[in-house]
Amino acid sequence: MIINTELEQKGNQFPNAVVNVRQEVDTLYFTTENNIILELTVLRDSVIRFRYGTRGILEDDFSYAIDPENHIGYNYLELTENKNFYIITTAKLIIKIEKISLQTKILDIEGNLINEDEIGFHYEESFPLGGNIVKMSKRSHPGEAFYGLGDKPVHLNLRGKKVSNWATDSYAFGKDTDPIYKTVPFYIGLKDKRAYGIFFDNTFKSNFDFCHERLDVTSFWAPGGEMNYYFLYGPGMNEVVENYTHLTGKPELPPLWTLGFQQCKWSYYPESTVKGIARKFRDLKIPCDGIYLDIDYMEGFRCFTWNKEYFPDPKRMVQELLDDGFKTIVIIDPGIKIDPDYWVYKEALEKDYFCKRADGPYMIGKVWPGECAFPDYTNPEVREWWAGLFKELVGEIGVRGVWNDMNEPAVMEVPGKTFPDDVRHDYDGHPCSHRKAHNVYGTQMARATYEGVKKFVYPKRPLVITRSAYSGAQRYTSSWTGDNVATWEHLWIANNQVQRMCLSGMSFTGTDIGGFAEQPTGELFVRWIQLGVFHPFCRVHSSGHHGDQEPWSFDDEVTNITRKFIEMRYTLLPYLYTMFYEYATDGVPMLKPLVYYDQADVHTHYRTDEFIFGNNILVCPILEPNSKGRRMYLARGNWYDYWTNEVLEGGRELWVDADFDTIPMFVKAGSIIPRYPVQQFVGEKVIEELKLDVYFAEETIKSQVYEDANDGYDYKKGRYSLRSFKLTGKRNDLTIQQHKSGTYETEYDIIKLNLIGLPFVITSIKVDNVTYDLNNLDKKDKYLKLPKGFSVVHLIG
Ligand code: MIG
Repeated sequence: MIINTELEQKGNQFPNAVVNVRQEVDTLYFTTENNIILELTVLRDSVIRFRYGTRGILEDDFSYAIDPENHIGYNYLELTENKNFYIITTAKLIIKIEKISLQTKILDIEGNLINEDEIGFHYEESFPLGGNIVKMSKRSHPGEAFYGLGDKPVHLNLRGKKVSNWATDSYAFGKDTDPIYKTVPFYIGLKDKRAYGIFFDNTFKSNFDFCHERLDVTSFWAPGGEMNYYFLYGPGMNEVVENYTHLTGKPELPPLWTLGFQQCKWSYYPESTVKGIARKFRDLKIPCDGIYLDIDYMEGFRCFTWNKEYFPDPKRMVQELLDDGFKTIVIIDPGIKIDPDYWVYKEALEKDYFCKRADGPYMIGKVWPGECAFPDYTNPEVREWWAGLFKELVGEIGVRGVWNDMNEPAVMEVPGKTFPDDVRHDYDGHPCSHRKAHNVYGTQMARATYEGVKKFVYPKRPLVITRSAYSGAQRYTSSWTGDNVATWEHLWIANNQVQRMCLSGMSFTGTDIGGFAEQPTGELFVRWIQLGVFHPFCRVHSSGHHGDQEPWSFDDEVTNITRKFIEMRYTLLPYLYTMFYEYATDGVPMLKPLVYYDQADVHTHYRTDEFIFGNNILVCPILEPNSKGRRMYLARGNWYDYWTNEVLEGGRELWVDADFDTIPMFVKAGSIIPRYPVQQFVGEKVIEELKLDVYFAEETIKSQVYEDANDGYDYKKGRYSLRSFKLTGKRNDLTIQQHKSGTYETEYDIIKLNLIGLPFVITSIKVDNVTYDLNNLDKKDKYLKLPKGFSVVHLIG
């Protein structure tokens, strides 16, 4: 036997003593005797990048995840050393690098240990594939909790779990199925009530172990690429998530109609069926803004074509639907049918835009159209070409949104259900194999789609929905959680997935309400609608083979309750839009798991059902059949029962009644919740007044309401309206101050205050220091009508 001693399997290799330290502005390089480099960059006082190279080499530095517009800058950076450590100090963190091992400890500025390496960085050389298997292990502490990681269908707290990230088409996945469609290698750790985050920006099939193999160790590793991670400090979980979202990017505001209700099915066709569905929504007065066409609208599943038998005149149909308030959204898959007479195929072939195998042949796989080739969306030129393909669909026919499916990428009838590892990708000029490009393929497709839809829908705003995504996809697209199932367990999964996505920078997410596979009972459908109206993206979708799933497909009671909840969502549109504004501006997740809301309360650490919708509404879905209510945890503070206005003190578990037509819902005392009237679609009515539900509290609480033209880009030029309210309640009086910014003039002139829970009888009211005639007060409902521009209203008991 011949043994190549040079290439002997060495097992795990570790850094040894640091022999050289060098600083270049915000970046420090530590080189060890065995030629391992740690490149440490201070992006912000609380955001540090750690990157490790072996054999003295750092790879080309390129990332799809990091937002190029992410602003960096720190206040303080100092490098010192003592006998055993190099010490880097920023305004928020102290990082200690051990001289003999390169192991790190990260402390907050007060010296509390936040995170420390166990073995730290180590690696194995990967002889069969080349490169390294890069590994990191961190010490974990009793009670430390872990959250994040995208769409994992598991309990919010990941402690004890081992998961991996490889985008996978997962029809009818289940609780704990792993991996599924999305890959977000970012987690939040919560240790001694202090939160930090780790984003392992490595697109290979990454793995995370949260105290699963060893009770006191958390580790992550990948079979290629670099050990390249960002440490993001809090101590608030909000700061960690905001830091992560700034780093990987925020979306632009979507058109308001995309926050309305959406109806989808595989598939509505022909035209008469689509129209019939739309008609029925209007006849039954169930609000709806979006209607979706699945693969059957195409000619033989060829993207960018129409089946003219089913849809003889798509432009007319789309316009007629729009006249009735329905925006049309169509599906587009990555597989391009191999057909020498099909223009898209021909163009891509001529321009050499399809993915190829390592040895040169095209990557051919079977999907809906039969044998297909697949554009390499990791090539910027291909993305530009793809964007141009939307000219007719969006620019001429008038489609308002595009839904990208199968972009894991999914391939039928092959092991692994995706491309083989050897497929080549451009990776924006850093050529690589599918092992590295797989997890970003879907995001780059959605990005190209976004560029196209945005260009041709202009001056309106685009909508893109994707099934697969990598960190950063939120800059381009919303998403749904894929092919779930009409079971009660899946309702639990749906609740966890959307909360988890919100913590992972991708708030604009929803589930197939009612379940994609199989058929829900009317009861399950209602319970799912009751949860789904609180999800940022709210769409019913199902596989047609399993029966109908429209709000009227069950019985009248189901229809009526469905209507009631969709109407509630429409009345809350200004609240939802404000949530989106906070997400788009500051990276604030639209739904907040209880642990995010109050991490100092240890009772929240293992809670997974309850969440906060926006900032002020606590919701807990009913997840079991035949329920009359449930036990749940009410976060600390005072809360109004949404249905009865009874005030309850939180910080405890309690039983809450919730008959078939309600869901446990609580409004935080002191909040101001904006509401519009019910509309059948966004823009159906001129909004004549903004109603504010004011929930009294003996405290000072701030709320805000964001509005603009609901579409278009004028808001970027300052044409928005942001009302900031400050409520101050005392035993005998209540003051509400308003400050408005932005130059947008809302259509309404009146703000109507609905005063809830006032503990005193009003004896006088002053609006901007002028006495208000109490006869104008609607005594029964306690409505107070004010000119929208008021600065301060003072109610005295
Ligand atoms: O192989 O387009 O997840 O939403 O309806 C199934 C048909 C392909 C999977 C998507 C689903 C969609 C379906 N698609």
